[in-house]
Amino acid sequence: MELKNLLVEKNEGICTVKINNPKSLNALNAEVLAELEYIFDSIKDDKEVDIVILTGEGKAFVAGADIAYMKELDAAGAKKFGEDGAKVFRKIETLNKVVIAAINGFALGGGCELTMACDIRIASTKAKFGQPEVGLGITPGFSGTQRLPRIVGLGKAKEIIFTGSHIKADEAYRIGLVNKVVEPENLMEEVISIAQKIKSNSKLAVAYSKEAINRGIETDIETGIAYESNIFSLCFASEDQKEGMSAFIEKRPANFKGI
Ligand code: CO8
Repeated sequence: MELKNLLVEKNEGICTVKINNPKSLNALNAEVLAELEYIFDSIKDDKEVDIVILTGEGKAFVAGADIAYMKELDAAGAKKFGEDGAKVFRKIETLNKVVIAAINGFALGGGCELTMACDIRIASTKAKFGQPEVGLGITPGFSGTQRLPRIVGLGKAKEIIFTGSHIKADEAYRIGLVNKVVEPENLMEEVISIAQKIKSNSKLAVAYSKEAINRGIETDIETGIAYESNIFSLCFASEDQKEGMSAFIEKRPANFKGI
């Protein structure tokens, strides 16, 4: 697929996907969603990619779904657009690799929802968050009503969605919407450093941990514990478990192969 809205770069196992349509502040329309789906589908099976960084070009991460595009939609078109977006975001959330959002600027509406589908969110001090949909006469439509309360709690999520107010990066950090806030010039360096730290571990164990966390948060604790128990025992059938433990005993760095 020809990528008109994404810049994709791979370097030593880290794949950076940059949404690159700064004229519309990287707003999401059907074409951008299709490109995101294509790239995340290909990353899933790409053995050269261990970890993904998602970011935006210019002053926005993503300023939301494309309002000019949505304005012309009827109810059936809106349903399809919402479902297509939700499907792509779920693919990102359940990817077998860690996805870190490097939030360089506005992350509003669908943009805030996109960051929430990522595993880890690092924001620049210039980032601004919010779910302004009710001011446009719509609800959040890319799963914001579902993920925001799971991340920041019910009361805060309701306040953010009902007021539609923008939230600065430091407030986003305070309420647990982002993991860390850094100066704009340090954003990519910080995100790459976290990516490298994760990459130095067993990617099999990291992927299993992601799956257990994602599944566990959606279920009762007994089912979650049983799932973790199964996945924990599966690790003992891997080379990485043998290598990781041998390396510790032999006092040397582990050389993981992800198998
Ligand atoms: N859609 C389309 N175009 C946009 C969007 C957007 N979301 N955001 C900005 N743009 C465009 C502007 O129209 C402008 O275009 P032009 O230069 O042609 O006039 C250009 O980007 C630059 O924007 P501004 O001049 O407004 O830049 P400012 O720095 O003054 O303001 C803001 C930046 C505050 C981010 C402002 O642009 C803004 O408020 N944007 C809209 C934010 C918003 O409301 N986002 C939520 C959209 S709704 C949504 O995301 C729903 C998701 C679920 C959809 C499910 C569908 C079924």
